[in-house]
Amino acid sequence: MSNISLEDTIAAIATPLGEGGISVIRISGPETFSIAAKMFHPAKGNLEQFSSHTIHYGEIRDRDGQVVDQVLVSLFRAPHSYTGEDVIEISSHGGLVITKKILDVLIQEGARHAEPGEFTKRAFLNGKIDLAQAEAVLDLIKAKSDKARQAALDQLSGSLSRHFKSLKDDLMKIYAHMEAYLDFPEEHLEVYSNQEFHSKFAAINREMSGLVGSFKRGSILREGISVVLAGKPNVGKSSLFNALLARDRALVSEFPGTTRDALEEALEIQGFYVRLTDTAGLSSTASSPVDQMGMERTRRALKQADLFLYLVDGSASLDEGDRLVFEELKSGRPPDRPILVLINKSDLRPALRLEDLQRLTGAGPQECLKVSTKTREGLDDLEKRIEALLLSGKPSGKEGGQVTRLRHKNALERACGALGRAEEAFVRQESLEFVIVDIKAALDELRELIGEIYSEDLLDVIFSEFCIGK
Ligand SMILES: Nc1nc2c(ncn2[C@@H]2O[C@H](COP(=O)(O)OP(=O)(O)O)[C@@H](O)[C@H]2O)c(=O)[nH]1
Ligand SMILES: [Mg+2]
Repeated sequence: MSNISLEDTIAAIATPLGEGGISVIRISGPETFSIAAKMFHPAKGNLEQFSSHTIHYGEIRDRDGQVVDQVLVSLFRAPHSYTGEDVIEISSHGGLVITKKILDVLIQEGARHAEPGEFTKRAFLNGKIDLAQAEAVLDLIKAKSDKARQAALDQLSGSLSRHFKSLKDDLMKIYAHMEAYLDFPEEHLEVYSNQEFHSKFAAINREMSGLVGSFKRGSILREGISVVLAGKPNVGKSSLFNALLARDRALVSEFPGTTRDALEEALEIQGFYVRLTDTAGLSSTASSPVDQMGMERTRRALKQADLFLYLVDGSASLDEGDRLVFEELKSGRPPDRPILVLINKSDLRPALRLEDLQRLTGAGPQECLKVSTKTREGLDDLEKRIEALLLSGKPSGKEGGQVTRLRHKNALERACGALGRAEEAFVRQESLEFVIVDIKAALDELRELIGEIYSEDLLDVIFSEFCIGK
């Protein structure tokens, strides 16, 4: 994809291909109305004279005059449309043959097939939205949870972009001041003192670092997290798995070793997207080849998880099996990933000594949660604990201070690095030209975030992820 020209008129089916109530075919570009007028025959009036933001009933006819479908046409005149161009949206009956045929007629009449994301790309090129907002359109469509949806919508409304712009403006002032100092030495401008320079940079740096720091939480919002259930056989992992999913997904039985494979399912916990994995109980004594394979999968799941739920049976005392699993868990997980300790079967008479569990896990008394998959006791608490852990990474504090995309985080990190180099050069009293080069580099990173400057390659990377028709 490398279409940066805005001269063509583009068309695409904007709804998923398949049967449904209606389908929408979208057209945008300078010839939109003249192309549509050749094939759309309104019940009343003339399409080219309709005013913007109106809807019209009529027929689509092919070149032989045959009726293809009865449709509604919505009309948007530039610049008041999604793309900023003349746009028409044809709502047809929702069927594969109909939509393909309408698109064919549009192409015959002079439109070109749109590339993935080309409507949104045009919205960007025409200045309707900036690049961070364009990315938010995709994130909104692909949101896997309610929290992801909210974060994307916030970014689409421009709050993150405003943040980037204000950082850019602050930096621009410093840059302009130093440029002027260099360009007009005869004007006797004052260049900053070390102290001034530092205080001006420190504020910008702090804010950018804050945004970088918000990425961990942001990527959780966007991508969700992986939670793994671990514990020796028969403590109730599969029962908890089913209880959290609210359906019987995993086999549960009183026989140890029922789960032989790692099962993964997606669910929402307090609005977050969570991939939950039930594991075959870890135990080094697995004998059969199938059990060995299950164990292998469990070990792999351990490495990829963001959070662990370690289960023990509260109606029995802690034993060697519990210990072995915990040791495996501790050594198999990435060290910064938290473990929540759960005492299951709280509906039965307690036999577990809390001190033993605390000694083994290092968890405080408040950190061991009593649950029962039978009565659902403690499950709400468990969900809240998980949410609290997810939210422990902080947003940067300001409105729109949430970075969810790796591209943004990387650019901000590079900008921080460049500012650091600029400050070092300034303090070492190197030629101001060197200082300015790095300030310019930081500035360009910020400008690229919102798309004030961009390469065709960057646009290709961003928009190729979109679907056709968006
Ligand atoms: N009383 C009681 N029994 C439970 C509870 N959770 C699981 N069980 C029982 O414990 C046994 C093992 O459960 P399962 O989920 O297969 O354990 P897993 O091997 O860890 O996956 C089954 O007979 C379950 O019915 C609970 O909260 N209370
Ligand atoms: Mg099981």
